[in-house]
Amino acid sequence: RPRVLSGIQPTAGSFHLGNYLGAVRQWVALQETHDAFYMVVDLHAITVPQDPKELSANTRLAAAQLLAAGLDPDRCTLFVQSHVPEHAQLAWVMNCLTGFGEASRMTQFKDKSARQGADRASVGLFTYPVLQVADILLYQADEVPVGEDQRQHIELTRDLAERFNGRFGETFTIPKPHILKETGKIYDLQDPSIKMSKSASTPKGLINLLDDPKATAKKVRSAVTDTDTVVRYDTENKPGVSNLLGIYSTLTGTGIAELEQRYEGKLYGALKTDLAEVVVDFVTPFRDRTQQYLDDPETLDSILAKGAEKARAVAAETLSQTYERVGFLPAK
Ligand code: AQP
Repeated sequence: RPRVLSGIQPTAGSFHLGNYLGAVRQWVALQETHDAFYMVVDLHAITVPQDPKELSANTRLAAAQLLAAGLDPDRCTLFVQSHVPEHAQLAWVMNCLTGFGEASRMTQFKDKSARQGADRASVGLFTYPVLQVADILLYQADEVPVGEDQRQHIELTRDLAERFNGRFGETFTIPKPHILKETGKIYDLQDPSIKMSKSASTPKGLINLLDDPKATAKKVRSAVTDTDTVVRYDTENKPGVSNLLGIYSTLTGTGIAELEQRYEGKLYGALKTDLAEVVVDFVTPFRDRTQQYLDDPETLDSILAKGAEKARAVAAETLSQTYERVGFLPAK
């Protein structure tokens, strides 16, 4: 079975609809066909300041949401990044192979450090993509299911894997991004020119899965569309409507063309009212299932402990091979 690896940050508490449709939904599907490794990336989270109590609570919450979304610990390996020390260890080696200029070109770093102020941004934030490289290469992943915003980091992963292999001998699998066209980038409901994100300009544009479903329905109904009235999928000229159609289609499994037909001659209001219902029908059981996992922290922690053990077995082997290739004297 080909292998997949991906991760999600435990930073915001609730996952948002972009996280779910862009990434987590693919993870659930891929556990059926792939040898799948999924993790809550707490090492990545501390690249920006975190409250310690909140970080550990949010790590459990992220794991609970992944299980609620449909990850099955019998079909995939689910773990917490800091439980596998090899991530930080391989990241150091990869840091030493990465050019300063190369890392400086990562657009996510540029955006995030600009938002924080360059002097406030941590060195950890700067090397965030290199840690991600280590995450992926440790598991010899063939594919990495992520949203479009991660494409550049996967490119960096491929470059560094090739560089390492060229310099030290074949060691790492060269991974490919697994990004779906329809859901690789879910847009902000108030500004369909930017991606839906936890650092959105207005909370009205962001659908948090754990929010009150009534408030969520309202956000969907007040999504920005355009001054035209025709429900048609056209990402260039009708980004708002297309975003809503994409979300609708993915959550219900209905083709876009069928939806266009269904709303022919109807106004945007009808589409939004129906989509609000679709979203509420999705988030309501999701919230309940998440709460059930949270109510039983022992089971949750034991799932994560088993996951870490399975992950470490793979990670330790890759790290020891890497250390040997680099020329580190084996400890006796
Ligand atoms: N809008 C999106 N559309 C599709 N996929 C998305 N992802 C994030 N936003 C969208 C994908 O979700 C996965 C987890 O990403 P993360 O750990 O970076 O989560 P986040 O920090 O909550 O992401 P945000 O909201 O984008 O935060 P900011 O803007 O602060 O960085 C990834 O696979 C990502 O591609």
